[in-house]
Amino acid sequence: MESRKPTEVVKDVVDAAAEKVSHLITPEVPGAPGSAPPTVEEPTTPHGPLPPKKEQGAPQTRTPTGAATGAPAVANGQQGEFLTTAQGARLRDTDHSLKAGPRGPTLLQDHHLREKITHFDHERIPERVVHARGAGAHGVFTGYGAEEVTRAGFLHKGKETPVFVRFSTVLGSRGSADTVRDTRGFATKFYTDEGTFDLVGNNMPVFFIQDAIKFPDIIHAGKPHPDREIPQAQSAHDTFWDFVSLHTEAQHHTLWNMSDRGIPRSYRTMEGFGVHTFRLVDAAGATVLAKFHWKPKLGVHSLDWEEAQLLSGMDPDFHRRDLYDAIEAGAYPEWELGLQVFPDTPEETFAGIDLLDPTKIVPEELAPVQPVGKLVLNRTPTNFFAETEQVAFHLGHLVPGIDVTNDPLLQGRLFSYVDTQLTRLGGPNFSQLPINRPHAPVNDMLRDGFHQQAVHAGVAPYRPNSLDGGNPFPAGDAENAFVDVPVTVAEAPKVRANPASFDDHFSQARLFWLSMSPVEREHIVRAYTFELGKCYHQAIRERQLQCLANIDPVLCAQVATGLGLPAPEPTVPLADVTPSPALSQLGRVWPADGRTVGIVVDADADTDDVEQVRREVSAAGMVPLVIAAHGGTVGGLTVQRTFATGRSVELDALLLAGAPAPAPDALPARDAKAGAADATVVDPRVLLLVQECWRHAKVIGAWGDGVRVLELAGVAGAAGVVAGDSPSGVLADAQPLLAAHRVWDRFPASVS
Ligand code: HDE
Repeated sequence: MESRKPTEVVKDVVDAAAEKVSHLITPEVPGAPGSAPPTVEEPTTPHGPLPPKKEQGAPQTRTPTGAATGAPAVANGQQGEFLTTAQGARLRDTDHSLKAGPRGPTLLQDHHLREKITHFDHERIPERVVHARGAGAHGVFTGYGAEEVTRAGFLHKGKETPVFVRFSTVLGSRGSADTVRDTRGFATKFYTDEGTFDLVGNNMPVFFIQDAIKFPDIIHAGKPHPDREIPQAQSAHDTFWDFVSLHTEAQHHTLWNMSDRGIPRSYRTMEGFGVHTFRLVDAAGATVLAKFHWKPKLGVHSLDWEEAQLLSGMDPDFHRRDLYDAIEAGAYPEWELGLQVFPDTPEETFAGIDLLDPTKIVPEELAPVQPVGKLVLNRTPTNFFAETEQVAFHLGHLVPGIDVTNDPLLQGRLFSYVDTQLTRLGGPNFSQLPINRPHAPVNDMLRDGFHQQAVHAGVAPYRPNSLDGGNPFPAGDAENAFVDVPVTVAEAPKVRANPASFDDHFSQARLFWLSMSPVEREHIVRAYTFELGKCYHQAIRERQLQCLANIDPVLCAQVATGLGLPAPEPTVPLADVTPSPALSQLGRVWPADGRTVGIVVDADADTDDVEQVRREVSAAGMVPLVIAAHGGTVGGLTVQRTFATGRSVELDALLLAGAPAPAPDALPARDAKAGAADATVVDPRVLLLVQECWRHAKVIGAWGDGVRVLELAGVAGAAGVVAGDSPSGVLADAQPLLAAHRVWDRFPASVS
């Protein structure tokens, strides 16, 4: 029999199938024989057209601990051209189970059927109990040098270290929406030469609770109600507000969640924080206390709450897609790692702030963030499950030069992260999974267990031994061994108690509130009003209002008005605090890289003008998206979004090069005839685009017929709306406005 390549066989099969069904296809269907060539929207990401998927070379393999068996590497689990069983036997057919005759019962002996279905039945692993919904990326970290404070080699000047980062929401399940109001996880695995270092942080610098023992309680309160299992991925419900109003230490973090930080525009525009205070050790053994910060190159930007809600329906994968598209298009996200450094004093305080209290920040004005390295994310995962789902972070993955402190939240986390992987990843050998394997050589004495990958040589996994030549040998200072800093532990009674300084629950919440600009305060008021408005129990709303009164009377009064309740008086003296301007997201300008600019065209739009604007937008590092009534082309311009597939929430700015008339079928029958010919009528979906961009304080520009749309939408001449004869002039006026992210003047700021 003639031997044929599998690809040739596939082509024959596809051709034969097309032939068989061709009589069923009506000629109007795009692509059907005899029909016009299909008009396909160009697959365009907000960062430009997707390049062809990179050839995946042989994935990098890391040798599992122990000796090799001589078996071929199974890094990607797929070699050779032919379909095989899990044991490598070639298969002739995988579409028909083995039956007694074509109509007969299926035979138990069908080992291929059973292998295939059994494996499928076990494809899912338990999702993370928190941070289940996430997105990951590979990258490189380059140190700037921090030898004065730490011996950690990956921070040395010029040192490059591979990293994997996983961003996440906290409360939702794996399939929940990205743009919900929540804290975001920002966990980084540094595969350093000295062992793996995990910086498992969040996009907010404080946490809800001061002691790890309350973690199950706050999470039970934040997760959906146990009876009906709703709401999904939301804090807007009774149990959450019940908990945070009773455990008032949660008020500071809750205020961050109610601020714009709770709804980031993109993972690329989030700050990251290690939250806890760590202890750094230099080569001579001297120590300092330090807090880790990630500063995004693009600045800190957020969604508007209405945008976030629309996105949950329009594109629940908005953040995941944004990260993937940016990296695939070469717009690599960047952050600087920074340190706030404090003297390691016996009190472990700085400027009167208890450094062991994870509900407190140290304002950057008091302790500046000093950059010590740069992170660039430049590669998307090849396989979501193998990498993003199986990555296992742990606070105890420390390297020489970085040690922990007695922060009681940190101490509990040191236990939790390994423990959770035992269930999630099915045993103690999860660090042998490819994404978790250290890049530093491993020579441990851990053996056996579920899913052991290594074939360990030797007979003496203990120390000292005389049978394996003494190996492994303990490392000393000369070999850069990890040293637990010999901090003195005070002689003290065993107690279940907090230090007295942990009792201050409101002063830093007030500091945050007073550091916000009027428009940010307005957003906070609306967020509280929304969330508490979703609670059923009056007593919970009232108790939370009392907490707000203790933070700030204006905040409390505004929310109380929204809820239709009286504003209570404070029960504690209002703290006298100095605002920290660094906490506000406003008042600075940022690179416009990666911003998305929609350009609405119709058949009358000047193609040359639009083409010119497209080029100028691209040249400025932004992404132009041509939007029209239908796909394909309009006046020779390729259309990337239609009024059906595009929505304002994907855009950072909107330009109008035309005034598309409504499609006759978009109008009620009686108006259709007049409407199509009436120059005062514009497609209502274009008006919706303009009005949403207006409401969300986005830059809007227009020229030619587009100016008429501004008038019809009632926004002509308003703040952040630019109109002119020359498209380039309009773009030139619009660009500086984009640097501030939004046209902040447009928001009503009734709270100041
Ligand atoms: Fe976590 N946390 N956490 N957490 N956490 C987990 O570990 C836990 C806390 C954070 O992308 C779990 O592997 C306790 C603070 C991130 O894989 C679990 C306490 C901060 C991620 C766990 C905290 C974080 C997790 C669930 C209170 C910011 C996602 C799955 C003491 C500094 C990591 C897992 C990823 C995940 C426990 C509090 C950040 C159960 C007990 C504070 C970013 O082990």
